[in-house]
Amino acid sequence: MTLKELLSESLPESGMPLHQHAPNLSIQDMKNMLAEMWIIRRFEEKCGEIYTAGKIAGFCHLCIGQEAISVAASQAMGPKDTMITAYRSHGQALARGLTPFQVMAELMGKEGGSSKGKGGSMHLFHIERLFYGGHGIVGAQTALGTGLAFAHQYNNDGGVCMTFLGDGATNQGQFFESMNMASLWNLPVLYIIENNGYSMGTAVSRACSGGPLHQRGMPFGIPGSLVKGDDVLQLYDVFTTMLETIRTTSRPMLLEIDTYRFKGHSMSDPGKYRTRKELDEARSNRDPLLVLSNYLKERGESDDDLDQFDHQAKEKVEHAFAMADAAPEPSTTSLWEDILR
Ligand SMILES: Cc1ncc(C[n+]2csc(CCOP(=O)(O)OP(=O)(O)O)c2C)c(N)n1
Ligand SMILES: [Mg+2]
Repeated sequence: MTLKELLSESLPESGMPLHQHAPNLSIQDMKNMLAEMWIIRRFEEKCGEIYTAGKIAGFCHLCIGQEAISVAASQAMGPKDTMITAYRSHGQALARGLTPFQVMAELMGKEGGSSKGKGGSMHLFHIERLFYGGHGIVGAQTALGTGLAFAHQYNNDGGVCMTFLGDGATNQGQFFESMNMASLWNLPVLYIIENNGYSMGTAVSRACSGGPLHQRGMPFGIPGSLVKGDDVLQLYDVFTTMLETIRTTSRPMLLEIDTYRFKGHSMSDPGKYRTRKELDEARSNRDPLLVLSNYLKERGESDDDLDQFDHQAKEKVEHAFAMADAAPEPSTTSLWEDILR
């Protein structure tokens, strides 16, 4: 396949009607995706609530508005593929199958958390679930993801590393170094830019020079594509196509996802850099849960049927919180376990 064929033209353009995509997904698969997105949404809302109540310490970055990305990516992953991301990672962790309790306990610094209550919000991790974190240094995960891709190649296991980064992280030097090496060594990596419009309070237009972010791999011969972030079915389709292409070509690729976060950068964000109108418009028009619910309604699913997923999600999250709240803190001796000395 030539480079030109691999470029965006060969992939679905954003904005296509949902029904043209994801032909291999059944209605039940789609409902499962809706259920997962509801869990992430209600989980994140609960985090916001209990953070304010002082039950979570440290940094906490919510992914409300971006739920479709982690759900579609996880669904598209093959059995050997790996995933790595930055600190806005609750969605990816839940989509990879970590239980709401494992994630909630981690956030609350409790035993039973996915990192034994010693990592917190930015350091969720679960190797068995092929989820390699959870990283607090902007852009650091791009180098680590490239390393995971090298391991896939070295072990010849057919896996691809899905490496997530934010729009702000695309300005990091190690992202460019990573792309250079990935291209030079033909590494099976998919760089996924979750472009939510802002790096903390700085708009993309004020931080990133040059052309669109999905073209940032071009100097290295890495083709890129752009897709909307509110349509989980289209995202699933694009992820599946790109993973398959990387598997057959053994070449890295780049995907930019046009998304929006409905909450602040972290829990301590006064949000003065955007208008109420911009936020309201995004909430009304770019909510991935609404987009999929509307599609399923068009296909004959009833409101009551779909509302169930929300109710079940609320119950699961409340249960996870109650368990995590009651769980003990890690013992002081465990502080010396699982560290490199
Ligand atoms: C190397 C480094 N520089 C700065 C920071 C502080 N910081 C934390 S998040 C962030 C913004 C990153 O924005 P983006 O990559 O767009 O991701 P988003 O938060 O939008 O998901 C910054 C500058 C950091 N954690 N690491
Ligand atoms: Mg951003």
